[in-house]
Amino acid sequence: MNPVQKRVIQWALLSVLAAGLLGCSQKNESQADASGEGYPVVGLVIDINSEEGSAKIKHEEIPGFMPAMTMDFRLDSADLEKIKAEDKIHGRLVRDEDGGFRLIEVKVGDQVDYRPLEKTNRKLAKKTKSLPSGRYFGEGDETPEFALLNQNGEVVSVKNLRGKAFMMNFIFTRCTDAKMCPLSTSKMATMQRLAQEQQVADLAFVSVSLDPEYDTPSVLKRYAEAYGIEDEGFHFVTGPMEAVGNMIRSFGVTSLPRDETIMHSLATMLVSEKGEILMRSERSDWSPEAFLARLQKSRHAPSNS
Ligand SMILES: [Cu+2]
Repeated sequence: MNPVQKRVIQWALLSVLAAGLLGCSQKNESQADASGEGYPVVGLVIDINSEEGSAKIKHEEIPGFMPAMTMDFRLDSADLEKIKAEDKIHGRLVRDEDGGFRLIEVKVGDQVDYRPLEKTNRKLAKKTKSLPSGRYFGEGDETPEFALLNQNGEVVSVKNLRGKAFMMNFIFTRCTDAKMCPLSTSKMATMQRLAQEQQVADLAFVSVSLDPEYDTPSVLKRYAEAYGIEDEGFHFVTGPMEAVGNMIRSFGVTSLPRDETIMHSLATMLVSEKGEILMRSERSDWSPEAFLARLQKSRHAPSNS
């Protein structure tokens, strides 16, 4: 499929599927939290035995249950596929019916604490809910509050960014469609460079992951480095699935996990220092120069921006 066809299909499916997907992930999260079953495990993957459905993991002490050691854990096949030797992982240890050790909710990367984001993202959830069907925050609207974590594990929120304008887009690090995320990321990097050259101050960059479970801060850190992006003022952000889902919905992006990838639309936005969405593009050929010019215009004619 070409990107246009993809987009059409994605939009058609948006209302039905996006709602369903978000519903699912919310449910899973609260189930896990409510039951609190098993023990949190942090460890390093030594090797993987796909045939037996297990992985050898060198885990840290599991408080109240087991000292640090290297042992085999059973993993679901979907979890086995996303890990490789030397990955740092975390998950939850449960017992199978026959007493075997199983690791569930396996995530690659560091254990991330999203609690500092909760309060702000409750506001986001409220704002998102208030949107009439088919509406999203676009040009001229005030951006809703949100709080996510960047590649250094720091909180990035609209409040933190106040006083700075920011560019925002949506990407995921495993995207292999050269015309989508990779292009979008290199354009954001280009724009950061241009802004420096033209001495445009107080402009930040925020790239929201569409794949927050995989794109942990450390994964995003590696991604930023691969693009030679300067940390300063460029935030690759991730967060709880529910918050990211609300971002996707609020800003009119379509994102559908499909087989090994995520089919998604593009949305690139410029938000003013006052929190107003000044410009938005849904195309892959958006121009960094045009966005920069729009920002300059708003700063030079503040009364009528
Ligand atoms: Cu992509």
